[in-house]
Amino acid sequence: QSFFKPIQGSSPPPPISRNTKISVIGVGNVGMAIAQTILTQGLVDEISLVDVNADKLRGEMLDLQHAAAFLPRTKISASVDYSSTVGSDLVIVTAGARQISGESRLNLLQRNLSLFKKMIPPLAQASPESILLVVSNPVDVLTYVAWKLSGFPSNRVIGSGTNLDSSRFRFLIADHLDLNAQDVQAYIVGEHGDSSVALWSSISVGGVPILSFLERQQIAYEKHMLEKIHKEVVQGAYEVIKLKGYTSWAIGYSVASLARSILRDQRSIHPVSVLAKGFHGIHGGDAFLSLPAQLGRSGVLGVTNVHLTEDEAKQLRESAKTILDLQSQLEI
Ligand code: 6V0
Repeated sequence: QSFFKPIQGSSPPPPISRNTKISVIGVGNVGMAIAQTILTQGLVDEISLVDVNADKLRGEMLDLQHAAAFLPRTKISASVDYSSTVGSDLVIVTAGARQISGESRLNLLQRNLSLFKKMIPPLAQASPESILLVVSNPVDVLTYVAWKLSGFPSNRVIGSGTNLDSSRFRFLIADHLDLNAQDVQAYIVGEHGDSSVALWSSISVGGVPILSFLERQQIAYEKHMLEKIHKEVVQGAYEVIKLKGYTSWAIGYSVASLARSILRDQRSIHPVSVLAKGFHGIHGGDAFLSLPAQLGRSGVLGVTNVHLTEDEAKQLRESAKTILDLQSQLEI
């Protein structure tokens, strides 16, 4: 019995076109920040949460559901079973082991590799047409791992990569020049984290290229300031983790912006981790690295032909080599 009575002369409703569904795997600090940002933006009809910690999972689900009166209507479900993600349009993977004090990066990677071996095949099977968006670290190598384990075409496996680093970069430039960060076009590419590459030559504000502007004005010292800004970008995550224990809000907004571009077919450009083989002289294996990529409903639509100086391209190839070396030590 329905709560409402149909008005006289009305016809039965047409079949509803399929709901948009996102699954978030791992409901830690990062997964929950992503879920709640997506929720407040009314991006999807259904959010499915998955974690191995059943109590935390149910607690998080209930806590979000209790906000229903203040949010766009969204079905929120939670399960420890990957089959609950069936029919997802986008699967966001944030589950990951945390680095133990003194543990090497390779060791952490090995632990996350075994976790991905358990997770990715059933997720891919439950949503064979979905787009996989990897956030867990080390994000570039794990995006490669997810691509291998899923068997998906490369355009449907994306790592959140340097989308967040680039946002930090734009914020710091905007803060320094007293501007709106949304007016600052600036990209950090390459490996997420320590060896990321700042693309100085392409920074512009409102269509004005910054470096040539500064050169014309002969404001040489500003270049040092920009270098300092890149260092701050790299240190940014460490500083936040040192101060509050983890990062969450910025990665939440960063990943929600990717989800919007993908699900709403925005065709906007984001620096994200994609199969970078063949770009800027990267050869010798299947390395995933961040490059400015156009995102839409079918995932990665293409990579922009951004100009890199020889030095920038060299740094990018070095990052690719580090990643390929790591990958060669993995048994997938
Ligand atoms: P967290 O708070 O420890 O959460 C991880 C969650 O994963 C926990 O709730 C676990 O129970 C869960 N989990 C573990 N194993 C499984 C499994 N097999 N299936 C489902 N869930 C599982 O970590 P936090 O949320 O802070 O970080 C998550 C990951 O995101 C880490 O790898 C971070 O390094 C990474 N980040 C990546 C960023 C990026 O820019 N790419 C930015 C921030 C963090």
